[in-house]
Order: sequence, then C-alpha cells, then structure tokens
Amino acid sequence: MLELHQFRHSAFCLKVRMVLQAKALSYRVVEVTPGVGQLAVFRLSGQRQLPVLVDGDTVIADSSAIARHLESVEPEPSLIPQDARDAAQVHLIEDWADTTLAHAARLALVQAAASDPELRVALLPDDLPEPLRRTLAGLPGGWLQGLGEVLDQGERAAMFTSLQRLAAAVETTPWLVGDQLSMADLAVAAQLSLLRFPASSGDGLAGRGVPGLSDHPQLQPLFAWRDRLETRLFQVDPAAV
Ligand SMILES: N[C@@H](CCC(=O)N[C@@H](CS)C(=O)NCC(=O)O)C(=O)O
Repeated sequence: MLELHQFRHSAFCLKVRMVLQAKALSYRVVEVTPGVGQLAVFRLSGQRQLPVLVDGDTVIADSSAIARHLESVEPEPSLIPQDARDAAQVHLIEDWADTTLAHAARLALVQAAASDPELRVALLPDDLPEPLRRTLAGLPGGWLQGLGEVLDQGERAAMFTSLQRLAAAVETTPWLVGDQLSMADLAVAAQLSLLRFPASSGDGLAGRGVPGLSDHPQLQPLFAWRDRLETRLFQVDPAAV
C-alpha cells in the first residue's frame, strides 16, 4: 500500500492527500514529528522535507513530483489536462500556489499564531508532551515573530489581490482551468488551508484562520469553493465546520 509521510497541518501534505483522494487510491498516513522525526525522513528520502511518498521500492519527495508519479500510477481521473494550453496554465498555477502563495500564506499564519495562543496550541503536534504544550501556550504574543521572516504589507496586499481575483473566478466556474478538476484547483485549495483551516483539520482548527483574511467578506466565495472541493474529496460533513 502507498505510504504518505507527512506533517498533519502541512499544506503540501494536504495537496498530496487531495491527489490520492481524487484518484481513489488507498494509502496509509505516517505522521512525522517536526524535528526529531525528520531524521528518519532524511534516512528514507535523502532530504528532510515532507511530504514523502513510499510506493514499494520507490521513495519520492516533493508534492509536485509525487503528484506526477501518482498521475502515472493511476491516470484516471487525469489531473493534468490533455490540451497543451490548459496543461501549461495548470502548471503555472500549481507553481504559483506552491511558491508565492505558500510563502505568503505560511508567514501570514505564523503572524496570526504569534498573537493567538489557542491557534498556536492547536497547530502543535499531538504527541507533544503536555508540559511543553502548556509552556508554548503561555508564551507572550510576538514570540514567533522573532523567529524569522515577516510578511511585509506589499506581499500581503499582493496575496490579497490574487485571492480576490480567484474568489471572483470561482463564483462563475468550479474549475480554475478547463472544465474539470485539475492540479491547479488542488494546489490552490491546499494552500488556502493555512489561511482558513478546512474541516479535515479537525475540531480545534476547522473554520479558524488568519484574521482579516479567513473572515474577509470578499474572500468567502473562495473559502466556500475550497470547502466544497474538500467535501467532494474527503466526504467530510460541512456542518462540522
Ligand atoms: N516543494 C516542497 C515543499 C515541502 C515543504 O516545504 N515542506 C515543509 C512542510 S510544509 C517541511 O517539510 N518543512 C520542514 C523543513 O524544511 O525542515 C513540496 O512541494 O513538497
């Protein structure tokens, strides 16, 4: 059986789960603990990032490489259009979602978690010892912001404009490219999970997200589109959100 090594709240890992679900493939999930667990990931795949897919003797890192592998293992339904122009657009949107959107959404979430202890705790791995969990919850706001990069106003505004345009697009059609589900839809929907958590994130997180974006009226059509896609793929109960 296919084995997906993942971090539970990683958007790239969600992207791969979406591909597996879309293709109705059976798989087993191996949850990796950030830090210590990545030693085993390195031994397995020669690098430390997740997702990693194990398919028999084949070990593949990187969500896009995994998606291409799954496309060859199970061509139906195809997530890469036959038409060359559509295929090029899918590739560009997937690349944008995996780089520009992923970067901005991750920083926006880190900033939101810095000032929200509940969000911070909900994002921690399940197997973290309780005393450490309590310590992290009790840290004053701003501790995460000191850790690294900050999303500047220009980057946040650029992300918002892109999301606004996508929101307008999905009000008229359910597919970002062509007339069927593609990698473009899955790559964008997966990264949106960082801005507003989907039902599959579980009770502590579902429906929560980055203030100012997750609750912005103009972006609601986009989150509703993502929720419909999730429901279709995972058969989750929308009432649970
Ligand atoms: N391009 C990679 C990006 C994967 C990635 O950034 N994974 C993050 C989790 S979301 C990771 O493993 N971070 C831990 C690290 O870099 O040590 C993909 O598409 O899979």
